[in-house]
Amino acid sequence: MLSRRDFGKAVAAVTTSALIPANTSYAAFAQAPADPYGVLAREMASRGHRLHHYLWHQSRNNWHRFNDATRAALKKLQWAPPRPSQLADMTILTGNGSGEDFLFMHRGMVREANEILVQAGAAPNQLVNGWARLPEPSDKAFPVPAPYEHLTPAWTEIVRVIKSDEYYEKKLLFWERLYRDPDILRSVSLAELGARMEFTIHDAMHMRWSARPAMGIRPDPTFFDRPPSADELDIDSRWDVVEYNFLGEEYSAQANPIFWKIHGWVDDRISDWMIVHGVRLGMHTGMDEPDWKYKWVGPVAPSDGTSLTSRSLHMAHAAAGPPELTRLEEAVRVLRQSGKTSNFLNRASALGIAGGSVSKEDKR
Ligand SMILES: [Cu+2]
Repeated sequence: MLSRRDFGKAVAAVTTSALIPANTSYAAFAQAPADPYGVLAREMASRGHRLHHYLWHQSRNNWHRFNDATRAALKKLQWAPPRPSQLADMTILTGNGSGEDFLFMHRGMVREANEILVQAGAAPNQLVNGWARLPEPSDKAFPVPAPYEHLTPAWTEIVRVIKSDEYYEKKLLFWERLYRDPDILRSVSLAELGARMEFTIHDAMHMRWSARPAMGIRPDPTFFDRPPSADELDIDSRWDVVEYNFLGEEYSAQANPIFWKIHGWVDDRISDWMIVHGVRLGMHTGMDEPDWKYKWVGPVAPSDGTSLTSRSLHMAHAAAGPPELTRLEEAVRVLRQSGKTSNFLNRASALGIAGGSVSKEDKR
């Protein structure tokens, strides 16, 4: 039998060896520089976060392409979006409020990211801070990763175009100015601004700064109009490792540090819009939030989703225990069964690569 003292020693040995590599002194371990962005990436790479973000985008982008059975099944799992973002032909809906959902949900993610960073010991200057200007082609801090072979020759070509200097000059710079132009901002609702940005500059930024992960690209994007085989219905857990942080799809982008540069930039446009619409930030009205009308963040607990100050989204994603996780996985299975998922590149027309259509009137 172990004496009490031996037992204590044995426990100490086990816990110490589990936490600290054998060749690390305790002092060195305790003083190891904190890596708040590593903590953030690991949280965002959790399966709950991944599934939630993926479902949120896919359900609203493809709703009008699903058949009745798919819609009914998603509805039962509480994944029927109140405001789809596109029609069946991928026309962008700018008049139904879905663009506000886009801005609101991602603002929630930015807040959560900052809460995670603070808890992980981040200094104030390490918090999420979007690009003030989009990085130029020659930018050293944020170089454009090399083009890569995507799933089909056509998509490979689109990736190449988006990463070109010419695309930066002709499209990105144009949009960057457009969405900061006070006259333009004054002429649109917040919802329209969100919808237009999502499917143009936002999608383009994701693809331009995407790099092919060493482990490859998850095969899901090939499902565009192709029913998956039985073994493709679930997303394999091998795609849950933190290294899978591909910016080019919604299962992985939020694990990439550049996601926060992009969404910080998008989020800053909300302030620009508020200023030209007479809602002065902290000056006259003290308001630092627009008067949100559309706030869909997915099926989170009923009291959540109304307040951005709680970590409601984060709770819904990362604290997803077995029942919640199972429901998310079921919804993904329904979605994949439909064969109607899509990715940033399916919207190439909006990216200015092949014409494009936007519907302002359509309230569907
Ligand atoms: Cu997103």
